[in-house]
Amino acid sequence: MRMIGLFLLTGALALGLAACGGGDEQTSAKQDQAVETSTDTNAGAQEFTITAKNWNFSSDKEMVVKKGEKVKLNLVNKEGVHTIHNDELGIDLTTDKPAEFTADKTGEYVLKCSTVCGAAEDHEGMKISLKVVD
Ligand SMILES: [Cu+2]
Repeated sequence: MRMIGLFLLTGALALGLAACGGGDEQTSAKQDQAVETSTDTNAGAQEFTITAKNWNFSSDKEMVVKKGEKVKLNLVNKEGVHTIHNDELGIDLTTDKPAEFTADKTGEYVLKCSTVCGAAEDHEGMKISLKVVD
């Protein structure tokens, strides 16, 4: 009896969603997914992998996110030893520890190398920007 009740409830929900969503066939699949991912706090995060070399950072894709989005940054050292810091975002990124945060303020954030990795001009030139847009 419980199973039937659950089935009816699911059906009712699916119908309700279909009514608002324009009758998409995949409504129930989407609904299942939403329930599953709600337990994963990092679901839907914009993920970037930053590669560090002597002496520059590059990202696998353009680092632009929308305000309110979750962001995950990974760091890979291809050459030398580098870490990333940014005060405003409150991130300290190492190869072992990705940075995860919510981009809650628009602007351009300059992520800088925080490990002295060479001559001042080389080390200080290691920067990469993350843009947060509306
Ligand atoms: Cu560096």
